[in-house]
Amino acid sequence: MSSVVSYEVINNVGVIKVNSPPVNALSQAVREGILNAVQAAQKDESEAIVLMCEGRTFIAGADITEFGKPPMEPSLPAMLAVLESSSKLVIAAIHGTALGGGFETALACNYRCAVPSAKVGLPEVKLGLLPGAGGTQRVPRIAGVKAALEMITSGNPVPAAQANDMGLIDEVLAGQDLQAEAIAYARELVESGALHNRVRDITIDPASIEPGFFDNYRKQVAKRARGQIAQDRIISCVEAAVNLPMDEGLEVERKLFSELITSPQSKAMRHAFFAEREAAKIKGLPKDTPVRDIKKVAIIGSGTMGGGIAMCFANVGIPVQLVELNQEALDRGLGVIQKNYSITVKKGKLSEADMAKRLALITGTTSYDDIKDVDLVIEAVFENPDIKKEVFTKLDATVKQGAILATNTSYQDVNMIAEATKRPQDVVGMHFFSPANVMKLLEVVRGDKTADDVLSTVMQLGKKIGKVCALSRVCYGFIGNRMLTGYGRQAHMLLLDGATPTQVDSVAEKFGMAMGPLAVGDLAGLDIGYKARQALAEKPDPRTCIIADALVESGRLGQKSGAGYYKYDPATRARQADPEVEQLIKDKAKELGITQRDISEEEIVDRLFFPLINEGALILEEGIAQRPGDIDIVYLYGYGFPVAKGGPMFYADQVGLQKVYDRICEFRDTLGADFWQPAPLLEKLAKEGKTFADWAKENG
Ligand code: 3H9
Repeated sequence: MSSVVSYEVINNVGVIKVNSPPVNALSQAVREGILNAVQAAQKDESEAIVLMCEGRTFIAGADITEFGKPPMEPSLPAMLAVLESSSKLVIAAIHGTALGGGFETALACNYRCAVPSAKVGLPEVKLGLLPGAGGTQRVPRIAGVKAALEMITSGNPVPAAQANDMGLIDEVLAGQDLQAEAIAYARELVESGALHNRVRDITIDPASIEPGFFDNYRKQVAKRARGQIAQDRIISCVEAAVNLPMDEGLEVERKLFSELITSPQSKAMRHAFFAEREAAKIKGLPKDTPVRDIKKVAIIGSGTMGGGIAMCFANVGIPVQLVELNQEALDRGLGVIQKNYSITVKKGKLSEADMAKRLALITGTTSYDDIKDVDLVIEAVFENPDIKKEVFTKLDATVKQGAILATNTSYQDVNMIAEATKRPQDVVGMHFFSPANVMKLLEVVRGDKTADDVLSTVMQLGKKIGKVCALSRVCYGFIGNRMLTGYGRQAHMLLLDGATPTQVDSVAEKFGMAMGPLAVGDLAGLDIGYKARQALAEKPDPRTCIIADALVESGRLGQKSGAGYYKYDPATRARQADPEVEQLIKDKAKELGITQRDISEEEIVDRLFFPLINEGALILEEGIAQRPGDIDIVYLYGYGFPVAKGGPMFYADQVGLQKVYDRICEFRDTLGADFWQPAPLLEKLAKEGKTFADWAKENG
């Protein structure tokens, strides 16, 4: 019938099967194939129609690669209209993930059945969009306004059982044989004379919605939307579902979907979607590079990092051993893990039984002899090169050949660590971000001698434990922390030049950062940077640290001591500007002979974010990162960069590289050349009128 959609009648049920790998997205060919099959089924002997998919999943949405291109017939709404007006019952049979347009297709069917492991959802908001094929109109009609808003504004998928409770799934199947069970369900519906249910026929009583509900919901969502507009438009659509007939509601949805799809935010978020998947691919490594089997893991060090990493493995059922120097430290580490899981249980996000299962997978030891036969070791001890080398020498002597030896270092030279062993090909960096059980980023650091199968194993394993991986070559701070240096430095220098901490942080937060740079310093603890600076052989330029040093020396270590750049309310941890700090900044500026002035918002934005871009350009040129998109992923998942801006390199392309280059030259001329030198790649691309995206295309 079509290369991607087949149709046959089995036991008087017409079975439409989509087979369009990888995720059965609704490409033009799929839409046309389904539409033709439904029309064919109207004329044959079938008594009902089952719509299902081959491969790993039910339809996972519209084909995102078609966005931004000229529309091709039939449109998705046109296909759904044909499905919805079928004279025979249509039953969607779901496995895997029915997402976005895929779930909207299922909602246009008369009934929905699913295997127990299936999930359904409307994740469009994560692409800066809203469900544009009836999702905002049909979900509230079935599940109610509040549940619909939660589902659509969060974009989070819902497991089959919960979807069944919400009315979104009519039948949860046994899940042994989808096709046979779906046909049996269809026959049962036919034989019982089941109604021709159509979601569009349900109405919502506007009087059931309390006055002010939508306004309050808007305010609530705006707080977590960080400047994203899609959430607000979703609320407008759901409001239309309450107040307007179906077709008029669909019109509102269509209009707002069209507005969003051309918005810079959605463009940025779609870039992030593809960049995330691209980052998982290592240039030059064939897709079929073998992977090593990782059944058992050991972590050296049970501090905050080690404990968090252990949880990542236990969460996916991989046994993990924590290795500590002594029983006391081990007990402390295990205790913290237990406490962290208990908090999740208290929040209702984990059952007691699952907590027990996970805890049972985490064991401890004080002897390297007990980890001889693990498949992967991750070292997470102090950032001290001598201690790290000692650990790796010991691991080399005890752990079985073929095991992967990884270091969680944030700054140290992975090649030097690898040379402490006789198997540098097995050594790799796995740089987790704190808290490791929460933060999504995993920087995979490739040493000069790291073997290909070690890299492919670690990238695959990273995905398995829920991380987004990006590959970095070895340099001081790798991609993320190396770029951060200039950002942090400018935050500090802006204070000396006349900005207040509140001004710097609120501008960064208005830009979309999860938290401003100075507030992040307070959260992490100002003493960390202070200690690192004290250990340096050469004293850093006082303009980059004089205030931070003075704060630490006066006992202001950040949130943990109740004060840093800000004062903190002991009960709520809310930050508050502190006149004492503002005076200290003025004094230090005077001490250094700096005349303070008013600093504009634009200057703060450019001085904070252009250093990221400039360092990113150097990192690309040196081959530390494979692609500009990989750098974006590091910043989106590791540093709270706003996804609606697509990451620093994508943002640079939108601003225009000529403008970025000119501004950096202006800062070089006005603020001094020591911290402002345009990267040669930035200069070259700006002069050629090109973007980082062009560079990525030219460099494969
Ligand atoms: C929408 O539906 C709008 C409608 O409301 C209205 C329209 C009018 N299109 O993630 P993976 C590719 S908006 C095209 O690694 P997994 C992906 O790029 C859409 N391609 O697999 C990758 O390619 P490659 C709403 C897509 O098993 C490959 O598939 N839907 C699409 O870890 C494998 O992807 C969504 O937002 C797509 N829709 O996860 C769902 N989806 O191999 C987005 C994936 O060349 N998708 N690809 O790198 C997902 O969340 C995950 O891909 C999924 C599978 C959970 C399905």
